[in-house]
Amino acid sequence: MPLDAGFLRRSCSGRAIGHKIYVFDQVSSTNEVALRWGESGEPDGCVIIAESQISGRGRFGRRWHSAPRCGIWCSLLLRPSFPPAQAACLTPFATVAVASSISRFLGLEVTLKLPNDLYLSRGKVCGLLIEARTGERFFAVVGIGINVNQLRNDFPAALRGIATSLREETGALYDRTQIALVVLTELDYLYTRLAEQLPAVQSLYEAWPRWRTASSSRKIG
Ligand code: BT5
Repeated sequence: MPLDAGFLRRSCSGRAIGHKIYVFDQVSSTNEVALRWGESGEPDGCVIIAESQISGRGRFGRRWHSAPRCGIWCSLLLRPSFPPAQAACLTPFATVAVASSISRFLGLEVTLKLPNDLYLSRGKVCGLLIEARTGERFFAVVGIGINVNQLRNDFPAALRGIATSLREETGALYDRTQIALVVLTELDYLYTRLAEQLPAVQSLYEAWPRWRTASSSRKIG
């Protein structure tokens, strides 16, 4: 089922994050679009989602596999009120918001691999890529990739055994629009309260259960 842009816009209207939502069929990378739009003055809180990405990217120029219509490939453009020196707080903010959404609303046990990878029992389900521009006008882009409806064979061979999806974990086929709404709602909730919630968010981030590889669990156990 394709993403329902109209439903998302109606459900998110009026919020800080999601008052403007753009859904594309295909882009190079939603982060790349958001960075370009950040330079050209798009406002705080605008959301760019794509059904597929040709060159989805991870940190340090790594590739992010974005199977068409299988996941949530999304970037938020943020113009925070705090100074650029505090941009590092966007990592705990976004990581905790997405991890809480998946664990609370889907009832799945999420673990973290720092700084911003989310794991379920079979592997990595989500990665975040946060990029900031500190020139004349400070803004940041929070890129979120969540594997939702992929089956094992939808991942390239090199990622099987590394990546998982919500569907691989539970067997259920998900409505990606509903998941996007849950995640954007949680991001909006925390973003609009970041000043007062930051210590709590930071503590949650530091205390969140960590992903253990098979070899490290063997060592511990
Ligand atoms: C990340 O980087 O995990 C950040 C990924 C962010 C992707 C989103 S999608 C929307 C937005 N637009 C973008 O262009 N990017 C963001 P990193 O920690 O560097 O992990 C990259 C590594 O994860 C790769 O080298 C692979 O090993 C693995 N990987 C690639 N695609 C994956 C996938 N779909 N699921 C799980 N692991 C994957």
